[in-house]
Amino acid sequence: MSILIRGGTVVSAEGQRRADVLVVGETIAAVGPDLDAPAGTRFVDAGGAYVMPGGIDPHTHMELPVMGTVASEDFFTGTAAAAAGGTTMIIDFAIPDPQQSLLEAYHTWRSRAEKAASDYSLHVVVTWWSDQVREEMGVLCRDHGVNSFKHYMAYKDTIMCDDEVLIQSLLRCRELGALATVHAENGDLVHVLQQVIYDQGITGPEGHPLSRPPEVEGEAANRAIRLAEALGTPVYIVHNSCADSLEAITRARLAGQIVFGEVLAQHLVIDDSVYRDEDWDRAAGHVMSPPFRSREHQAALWGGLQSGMLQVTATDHCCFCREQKRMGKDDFRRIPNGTSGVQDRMAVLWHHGVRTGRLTPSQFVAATSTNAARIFNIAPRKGVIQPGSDADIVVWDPERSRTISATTHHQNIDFNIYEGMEVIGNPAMTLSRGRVLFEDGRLQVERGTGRYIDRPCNADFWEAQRVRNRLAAPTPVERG
Ligand code: URQ
Ligand code: ZN
Repeated sequence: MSILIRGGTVVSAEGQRRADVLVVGETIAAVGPDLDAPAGTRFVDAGGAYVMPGGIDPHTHMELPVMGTVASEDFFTGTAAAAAGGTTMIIDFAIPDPQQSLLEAYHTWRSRAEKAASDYSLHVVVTWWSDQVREEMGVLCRDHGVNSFKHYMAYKDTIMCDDEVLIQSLLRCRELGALATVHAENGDLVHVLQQVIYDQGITGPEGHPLSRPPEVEGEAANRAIRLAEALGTPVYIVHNSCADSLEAITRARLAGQIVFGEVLAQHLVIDDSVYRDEDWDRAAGHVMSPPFRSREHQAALWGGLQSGMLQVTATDHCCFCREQKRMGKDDFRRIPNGTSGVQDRMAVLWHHGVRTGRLTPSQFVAATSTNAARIFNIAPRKGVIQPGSDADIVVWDPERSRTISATTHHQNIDFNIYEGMEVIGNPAMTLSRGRVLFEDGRLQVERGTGRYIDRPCNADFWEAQRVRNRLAAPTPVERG
């Protein structure tokens, strides 16, 4: 099966040009003007649209077990919803319980993910330390295409790792050429603040952000970055929500350290007023960590994305329905943490980023796809439109409008944090390895057509980034 996408504007992280894109089978066969196509080719008219690499969301939690419940989105519904929003690959997390084998957890998540409709990969979380963990990290890198290990500095008494575990794991990541990723919140501080706030009689969702002020995040981000610096390990800070953690990243990057930063689309556009909503379900529906912040922090995050100090946008897609959130009706500490967004990320970023002039289309492509592909070492197979790459493509109609709502979205959750938001700029068509998964508002997905994507260690991109930072050469801002 071949498809010729004609007359569109092909956007890369570096620029854009008018070109046709020929897809043969699962890969891109040619990119250029006025391409010929083999007999039987399907023609797609992309006149007026952008043709971009399919989005990569490197931070999702499909069917995650938490506090005795399980996130409502599974790998099939989640990757289908992602495709409806232009995202063609997710990287999820295998999370072992403390004392559990990392390999066992990895295999559990691999079997859960088999139902995915588009491609996926897995980070593995280090929740404890032993010789076995050390050994299994090596096996995961060598035999299972894992090149990133995550560390939760929060969630005390469950999956949090203390500094000693973090240090051991950072050292091991360095040996293996793996990337250490970090959920940066000071878990001890959160634990104490939660108790203080609860004891003051604040039991509702408004207690959640009070127990996780920006200092909680800034301190942990800075600590993780300094530990990584001391040990020479490349580090990636997930879901930066505030100026405090951005400041730590910026300082380190300007000093030439290999540090990457991710921001969630929702932290860019939703502020902390949501926790003051009188409707308990709506306020609880926004309980996630780190929490939503004030507008000053949002402005700082946009600046981080524009300047390249934050390179990646993600969602931390982790869905709990209203009934699940009600587990914490009398105690905000019992509300399962997480919000949705895998379908909405690209449109939200286009509408609030590109349409407002904050980002160029190329910066959009970099932040939604290419940078994640480079950092997690799957480029040029993913994240670019060039001959030989997987045909993961989104034909993006910059004028197509959608009003986001839980009643119409494809995500398996009865709530949407963007409810009622109109976003202009949406996918007209999404292709995953040459298969059309979404077209003109209709999903055409099948269970199990996604594949696991290996990610080798020692990405060249990490070192290249470091050199560029040292030279402090600003990336020319491309307009148009
Ligand atoms: O923190 C995480 O990674 C999980 C539990 C998702 N929830 C969240 O609030 N970020
Ligand atoms: Zn997460």
